[in-house]
This record gives sequence, structure tokens and C-alpha cells, in this order.
Amino acid sequence: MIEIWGRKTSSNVQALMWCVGELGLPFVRYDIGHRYGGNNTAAFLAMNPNGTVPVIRDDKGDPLWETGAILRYLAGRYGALDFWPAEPLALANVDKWAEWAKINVALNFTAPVFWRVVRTAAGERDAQAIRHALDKLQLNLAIADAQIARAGYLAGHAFTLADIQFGHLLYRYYTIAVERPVYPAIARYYERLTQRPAFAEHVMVSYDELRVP
Ligand SMILES: N[C@@H](CCC(=O)N[C@@H](CS)C(=O)NCC(=O)O)C(=O)O
Repeated sequence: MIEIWGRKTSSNVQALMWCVGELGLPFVRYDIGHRYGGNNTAAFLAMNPNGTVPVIRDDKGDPLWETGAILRYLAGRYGALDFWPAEPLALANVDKWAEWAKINVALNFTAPVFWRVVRTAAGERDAQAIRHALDKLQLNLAIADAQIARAGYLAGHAFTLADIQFGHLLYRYYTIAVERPVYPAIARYYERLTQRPAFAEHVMVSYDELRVP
């Protein structure tokens, strides 16, 4: 049984939960962070000195934090070989795209775009900053679009951990009120992701509680 600390409106928690769902793992999740609090208690900080979510504990082992590390742990321990290959080069290819999504796409989307649109009061939204951030994000999305058009999924022909790190951002990207250029391969890919039960359950989650009116 995996214990998971983190509110379901956290994008990192969503990536984790989607992975847990895809792998069919039993879990218990506690709402922690943002409006739920609980992440600055001594007990929580003893598990994660950063005070961030998600944190997990598997089989009552040491607590783990950092979503990328947690995902790799779960994939390595419980994932099938097409999801997280054993052969080092094939694995590095999946990890390359997962890491790229985490440190490029997520970084260019979550704070610069999503927070500015959803977590900023209407009167304080900086339309120009949002436009510039979207322009920067498009450079990443163009790369993903070409790759997905070629391969079907982000790291090749199979659904892998890289799709979790990239795809979990798309629900928010496609549902916030911004102008979006058309990326045909990503649009089709997103449609396919929405058909996956674990994506629908753990990623297509209302973010209304984060809104600043
Ligand atoms: N690098 C960390 C970042 C963790 C992080 O910043 N989590 C956010 C939620 S996505 C958080 O804990 N925010 C504070 C809160 O929810 O109270 C990771 O990838 O896990």
C-alpha cells in the first residue's frame, strides 16, 4: 500500500496519481498543501524538509519527495518494460523525454502561464507577460508535436513515463482561457489521453479551488 500526501489539485500530485492509476497500485491519499495546509507541520517537514507535495511512503519505507524521482521509483519497481525499459539506452530515451517535459514544458507552463491566468486576480493579470510566456512555451510544444506526429507517443511508439510528465499538463493547457495555436498531433494525442481512465480520474480535475477571482 502506498501512502500519498498531496492535494489532488497539485499538478505534481496529478502526475503521480496518474502514474499510480496506470500501474493499478493500491494507495491512500491525504489532502495536504495549499488550502488544506498540513505541509508545514513538524511531522510533514520531517518527511520532506521542503514542505512541498507530493510525498509518498511505500511499504512503510523511507518517505520520498521530488515527483520525478517518485515516478522513476514507481516505474522501476512496478512498471512494465514498455513503460519503463530495463535496457539502459532505451530507458535513457524515455527518461530524456520525461526530464525534458518536467524541466522545460512544465517550467514554461505552470508558473508563467497557468498561475498568471488562474491564480492571479482578473484585475492583475498581465496579458503581455502571458503572451510572451505562451510564445516561449510554443517552442517546446512544436518539438513535442513533431515528435508525437512521428512516433505516436512522446518517447516512441509506446505509452511511457514520459507521457505522464508531459501529458498531465495538457488538461490545464487546453482548458484555460488563452489563445492556442493548433498542434494537430498534440491535439489528437490529448484526445487519446482523455480516453484513459486514470487520466480522466486524476488529471481532469477541476482547478476552481485555485482560482483567484
Ligand atoms: N520539485 C518538486 C516541486 C514540488 C512542488 O512545488 N509542489 C507544489 C504543488 S505542485 C507545492 O507543494 N506547493 C505548495 C502547496 O501546495 O501548498 C516536485 O517536483 O515534486
